[in-house]
Amino acid sequence: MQQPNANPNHLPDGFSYQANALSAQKSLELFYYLQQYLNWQQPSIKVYGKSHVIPRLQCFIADQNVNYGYSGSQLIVEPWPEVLDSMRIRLSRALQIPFNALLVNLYRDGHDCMGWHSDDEKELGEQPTIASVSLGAERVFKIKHKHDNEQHSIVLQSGSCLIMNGFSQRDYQHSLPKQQRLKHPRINLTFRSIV
Ligand SMILES: O=C(O)CCC(=O)C(=O)O
Repeated sequence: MQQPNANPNHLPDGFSYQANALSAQKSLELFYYLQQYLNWQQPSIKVYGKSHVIPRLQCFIADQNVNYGYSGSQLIVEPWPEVLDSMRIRLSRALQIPFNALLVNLYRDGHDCMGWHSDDEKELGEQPTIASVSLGAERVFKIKHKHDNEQHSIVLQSGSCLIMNGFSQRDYQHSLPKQQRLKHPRINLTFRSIV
């Protein structure tokens, strides 16, 4: 894996994108391995007091003793598979961040999605660094400022790495909208450091 770095994309402060962090071959192999072997769950979250299953599958991997409540859902914590542990070690070295948790999302097709949110849970600290690796189908990722009309869209390619750091979570929300006609699945790995 190459080191993720800043790039000249028109993204706001706190977001940087590297298209080819993993080769096409490695991304595909990893996609099929994770799709088959991770212990996928479909937790429920409470929105305005009502319980809904989330529109995607998830797996939460973390060091022992890490506990992360995500919008009210307490995910089962899985141990690190070797292939993701070695990716975590490389990313931690490259970015100088002690990643200790990984939220993996499987979007089965374009009907699966993630709504507008910020990763601003207090367990992530004031200026969290999140490394987000994409595998499989390309999906549009949207970013909007919390207090004005600034909006950005970027297509996240298979093998890419999007880094969110600085005040990206304080100042912006992001989402992965539905793409109704998309038939192909995508896996997203978000490496996090929980304090
Ligand atoms: O799938 C993606 O690229 C977005 C994931 C995301 O927003 C998150 O895990 O907080």
